[in-house]
Amino acid sequence: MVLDDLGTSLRDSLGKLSGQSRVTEEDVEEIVKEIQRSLLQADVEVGLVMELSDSIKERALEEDAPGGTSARDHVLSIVYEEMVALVGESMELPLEEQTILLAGLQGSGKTTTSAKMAWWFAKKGLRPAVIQTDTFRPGAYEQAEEMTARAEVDFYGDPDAEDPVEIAREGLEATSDADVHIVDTAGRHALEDDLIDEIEQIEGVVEPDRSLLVLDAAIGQGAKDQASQFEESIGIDGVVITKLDGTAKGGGALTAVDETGSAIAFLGTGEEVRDIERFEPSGFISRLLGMGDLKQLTERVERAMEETQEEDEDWDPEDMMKGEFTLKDMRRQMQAMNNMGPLDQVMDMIPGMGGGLMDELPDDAMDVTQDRMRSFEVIMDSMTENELENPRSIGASQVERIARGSGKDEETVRELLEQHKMMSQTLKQFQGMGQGNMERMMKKMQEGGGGGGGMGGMGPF
Ligand SMILES: Nc1nc2c(ncn2[C@@H]2O[C@H](COP(=O)(O)OP(=O)(O)OP(=O)(O)O)[C@@H](O)[C@H]2O)c(=O)[nH]1
Ligand SMILES: [Mg+2]
Repeated sequence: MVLDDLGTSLRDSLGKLSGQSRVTEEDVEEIVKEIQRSLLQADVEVGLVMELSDSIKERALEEDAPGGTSARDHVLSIVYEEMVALVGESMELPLEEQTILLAGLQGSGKTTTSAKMAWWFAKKGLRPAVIQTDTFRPGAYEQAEEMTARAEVDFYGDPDAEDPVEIAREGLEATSDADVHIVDTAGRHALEDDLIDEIEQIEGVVEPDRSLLVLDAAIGQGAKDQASQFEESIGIDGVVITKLDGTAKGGGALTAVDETGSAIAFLGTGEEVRDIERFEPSGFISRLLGMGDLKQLTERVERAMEETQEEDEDWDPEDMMKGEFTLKDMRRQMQAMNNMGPLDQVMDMIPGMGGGLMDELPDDAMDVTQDRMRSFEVIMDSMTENELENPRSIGASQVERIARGSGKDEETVRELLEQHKMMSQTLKQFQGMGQGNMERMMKKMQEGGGGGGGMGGMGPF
């Protein structure tokens, strides 16, 4: 993903600040150099890189860390804020009647994006229609027809027509029942005059409420000229960055956003209709820097807790924060984790666990953990009520019986008990922090570096 190794290198240089209460000019120089190197490698335009690093340098040296904040956290928050400012706010997108025009280079992902966006609007309860005006690319009509069918949205196109401007006009009339009109156009090189004339004419007929520039995340330094040309001819309100699921660097797209003074609207993360997400700057940068998406994680944890509680009426997580952490509590924790979704995604959002760290784990590490959780469940099913409530009462003969009963080996039973002990110790550290205060709990985990690996390192999760 974009700037993938920025997180890693930044964590390295920030790590050196651990325990320091002030940063020196040298520290800042080193951190800023890392940032510059990563941004340039990711194809962010040089001028932009210098601007960003200057403001980080200035702030890191001039601003005092707020009381109680370590130098490391202070610098990290400045980097984070400046990066968020660089990518900017998400483009505003009211859920109302509107016409959206898509423009962009050949193969950037316009047709795919038009169907994806239509799917997105339909999910929000609006009635979208896609109008395909591309008479240039062979098979463009069929491609759009097929994708919009998969998205289950209205579609207009005319494979026999030759004039894109005419198709746009007729398409708007033919789909007048729809609330949101998304007009797909032929791919063009912004520097080709006749194609620019054509999109200007389409724009004149369509009178879009928003014009979006669709950019492949792989676009490099050329993004700047392309973006400014599109901006000049039709005016760009927002950018869609596609193919973020690939190995592309994405820096060029950030440059284009800056050049057009626009905002990112959507991210494309795959070839399927559902592979689209609304851009959200703070979460995007948090994940980019491997800081974990605290806000999203907190929400997900809370939702999972609620779901688990619905399944188990008698359980009150607050009890757990007060008394003993039993094997029953552990089982509920594991169920809560299941409700949160794929483990690797959850891990990715945990501070200190995201980005680089995940890459260092073997591919099947997560499966192993999930398998392990399943084994643990089976083992717990072979325990008595008393054993579940009082794990300390489980001795060698009980381990033997439980292993036999569950069809697992004694080693795994002991691992389960070991895991329980670790979780209950971690939980003790959180006790007294007040109940249900996930955010503070997360913060604590972040400071702790989230080490330990596996479920142990995840504390009570
Ligand atoms: N992996 C991945 N592939 C994508 C994404 N978006 C588009 N693609 C693929 O990129 C290729 C080009 O996408 P199109 O939607 O046809 O691009 P276009 O801008 O309409 O192309 P032209 O009409 O020829 O200018 C197709 O093979 C898509 O499946 C994405 O987010 N991720
Ligand atoms: Mg197309």
